[in-house]
Amino acid sequence: MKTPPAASNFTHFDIIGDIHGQFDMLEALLASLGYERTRESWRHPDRMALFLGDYIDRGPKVRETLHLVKNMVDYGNAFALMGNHEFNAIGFHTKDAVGHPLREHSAKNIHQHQATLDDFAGHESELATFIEWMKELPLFLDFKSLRTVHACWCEKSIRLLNGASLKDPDFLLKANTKGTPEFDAVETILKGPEIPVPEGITFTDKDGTTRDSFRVTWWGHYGDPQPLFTIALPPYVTESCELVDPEVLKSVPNYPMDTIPVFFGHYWLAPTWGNAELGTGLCCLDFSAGNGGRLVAYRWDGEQTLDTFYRCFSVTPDLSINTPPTLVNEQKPQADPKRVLTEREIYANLPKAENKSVLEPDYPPERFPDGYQPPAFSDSEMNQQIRWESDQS
Ligand SMILES: [Mn+2]
Repeated sequence: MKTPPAASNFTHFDIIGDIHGQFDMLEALLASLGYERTRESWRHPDRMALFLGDYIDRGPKVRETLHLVKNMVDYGNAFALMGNHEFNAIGFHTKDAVGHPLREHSAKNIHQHQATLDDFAGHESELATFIEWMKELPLFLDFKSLRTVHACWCEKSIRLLNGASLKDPDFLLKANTKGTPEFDAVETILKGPEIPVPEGITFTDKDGTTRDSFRVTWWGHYGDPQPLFTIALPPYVTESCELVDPEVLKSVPNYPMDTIPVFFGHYWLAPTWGNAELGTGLCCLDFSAGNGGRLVAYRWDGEQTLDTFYRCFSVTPDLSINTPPTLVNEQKPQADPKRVLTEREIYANLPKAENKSVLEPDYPPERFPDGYQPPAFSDSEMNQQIRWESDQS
């Protein structure tokens, strides 16, 4: 078994977004990143994978995905964070003192977990073993120069959760009990903050369901009233200019940008959304692999200024590989005469992926690098973002 390198000094991570049972896409992505499948585990001679959580539910191959991720962790080839779906699964399969499941077996909760239950049908003891393993997954990972969490880096919550383990039955119970600080902290970091829909606007998804809350950014709040569209997540979910009262935002974490980069998943970005960096140093790698989107990795080598243009790899559902530049930054890349580093040039000269995906956000073309034409992005897809979120909480 390979010993994991001292994590605090290690800077060669391939950080991978929400997989949701898309095992074939995961294998294709690892292969494209230069990992090899050995008898024991997928491995890279001098890199590690870092998975951001949400391995299960929705997808067709949850079992195989879990085996792959766990094997990579066991052999020191990866770190794996806990996602809200793993947290929910633990509660679903754990009973309290009087025999009730910690997470209610409601129709909604069963539906959310159905793909996993189906894939493990006849293999229930194997699932039980994975549930025990999930309890060991870290709720966040704080390296010296890199922070990773499934949904939201909230200092207050992270301080409270530091050292906590879901292997501890007392903590597990509190984390599943509404009204406890542990519950709130876990909700915040694994599901991200939400605010009520401001008075005066109605927010209806394409199924006609009126929603009463918005997911919002947990950075960039400056104490002034802010138009809703600038803080809602995903970024294109609303065009409402309704001003949000700063008082409302006081309850929301406010990560100081330009400090340590944070990688997270969870937000179901449209597969063609052009930028993984949602704020300076804030990189979301969930591009909806669990719902027909793509699986995205960021190749991180210790840089404190992220470069999503040249460092993101992705796989589309037909298993086409997109090597950098695979996402499109909002800003034109600047040529830097002093920077004769070759990596940029190497990446820039890689063949461009033929397979520009199906949908692209509708942006003014000048926001994209030369020659790139974003395809159309339909309303129904945007609305779908909202609908997907609604069954996650
Ligand atoms: Mn999630």
